Amino acid sequence: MDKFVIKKAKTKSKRTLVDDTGSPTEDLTRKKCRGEEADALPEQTCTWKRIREENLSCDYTSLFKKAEADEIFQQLEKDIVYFTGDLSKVQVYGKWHNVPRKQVTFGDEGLTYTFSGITLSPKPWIPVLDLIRERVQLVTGHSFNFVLINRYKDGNDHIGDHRDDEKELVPQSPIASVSFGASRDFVFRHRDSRGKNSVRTIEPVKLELEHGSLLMMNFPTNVYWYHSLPVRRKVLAARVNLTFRKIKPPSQR
Ligand SMILES: O=C(O)CCC(=O)C(=O)O
Repeated sequence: MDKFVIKKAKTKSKRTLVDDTGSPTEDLTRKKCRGEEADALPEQTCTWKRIREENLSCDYTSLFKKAEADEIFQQLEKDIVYFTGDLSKVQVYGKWHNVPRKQVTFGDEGLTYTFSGITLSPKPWIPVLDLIRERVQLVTGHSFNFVLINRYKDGNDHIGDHRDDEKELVPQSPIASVSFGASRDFVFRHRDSRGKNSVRTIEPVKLELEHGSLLMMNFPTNVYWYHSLPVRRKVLAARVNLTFRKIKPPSQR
């Protein structure tokens, strides 16, 4: 990490929050940031796209400009060592499978996160993750104590439909999803409109998550909507995604 310089924010940003039609709307994030760190807003313009459907509330923005995103992506590729062996498997309907991607967790000491039959303990924070976490906090006003990192070597690697609704998550807390590398499609499906158990027709919500972007998944999105990163065989390049979460400390479980 010797050559990796964390640029401190110098000036206040001009932020525009737009709705789905592109019209300016209320800048909620600025209010939160001002409350916490009024003089430390990032240099870049932060334009939010609001994504709203029935019980779905997400906000999407470019968090890092291309040059900075390129540098961070390289650093992640150098510094992140992914889990292997049993920690790279998941249980689906009672059967163990290798995950079709790589994964690892980092976070505050003592936290654990259990999903798909495995309990993951976090590795301690490292500088490149501190940098991303701080930037997310700066633009959203939310602090996070844990991150799950998924690496997709190309478009064959994927993640199936799931909700991030584990009991260790702080109730009603948002999840901040930051992406680097290849752009990938990301799909939300409403729980009433999936497969055999479908009781009504609700169109899926499809997004493209770009290099350097931040997607905020706000409550109650993960109660009602499943999300996935489908296979895209035409994608030849790697992608790293970091989902920052608020996990309850063991004393509060
Ligand atoms: O890679 C992504 O964008 C999705 C990751 C994800 O769904 C998760 O970490 O729960």
